[in-house]
Amino acid sequence: MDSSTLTWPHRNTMPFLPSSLISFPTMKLLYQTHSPYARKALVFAHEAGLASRIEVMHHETSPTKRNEQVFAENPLGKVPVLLRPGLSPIFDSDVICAYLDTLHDGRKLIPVNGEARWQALRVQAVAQGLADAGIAVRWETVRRPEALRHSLLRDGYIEKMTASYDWLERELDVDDAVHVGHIAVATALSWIEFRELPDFREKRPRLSAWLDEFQGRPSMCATPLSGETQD
Ligand SMILES: N[C@@H](CCC(=O)N[C@@H](CS)C(=O)NCC(=O)O)C(=O)O
Repeated sequence: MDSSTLTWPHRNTMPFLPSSLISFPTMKLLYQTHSPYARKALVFAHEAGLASRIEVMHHETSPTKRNEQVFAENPLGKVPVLLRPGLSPIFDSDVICAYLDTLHDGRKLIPVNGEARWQALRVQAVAQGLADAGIAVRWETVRRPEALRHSLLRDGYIEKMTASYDWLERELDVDDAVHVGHIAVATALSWIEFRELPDFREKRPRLSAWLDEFQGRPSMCATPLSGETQD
């Protein structure tokens, strides 16, 4: 049999073939170069050794500017979305990461068992909330028309960000092997700096030093943030 014609849905039925001999069809990632969530999914793909199987396709999205191609795949009209040949689209970034973790034979980036799993997932949850709060702050500072901005709401979201920075300073497992929570925190914090949102470095030396080191990883260097939000 010509192994070059094998596709990944068949891989479990061909355990005798080394994975290097099996060709995988390319997946597509609906992406945005200034989205912390899309970058999280792509950094995860790099860390899992899957980036070469993913074609990245940039899409601008905003709740005020409908992107038909994204809505066709995700009813929320948001990126990232992972398109798999012959299978249904996968979203959001949490689910894409969980799916990608099933496609490789290396160490799982979402620990499978025990407290390590819950630590990785709760760190991911805080990182997701941080990015969500950061986006909300941007709506109340630069995105919404000035007359419609709500300063009390802005301050409430800033409080959530500050409390999350403090939590990460205390709770982030900086010495553990890289997991999905680390990837989510690094991509959220680096986006927060990129958008000049409230500072997290002052009085948080442990978190800052960890981020500086993490940002040197090839997965982060391969996925720089760029571009402006288009509402
Ligand atoms: N929970 C989602 C959030 C995705 C998200 O909010 N993506 C933004 C880009 S940063 C988006 O596409 N926003 C468009 C919209 O809100 O309509 C995830 O983790 O993937």
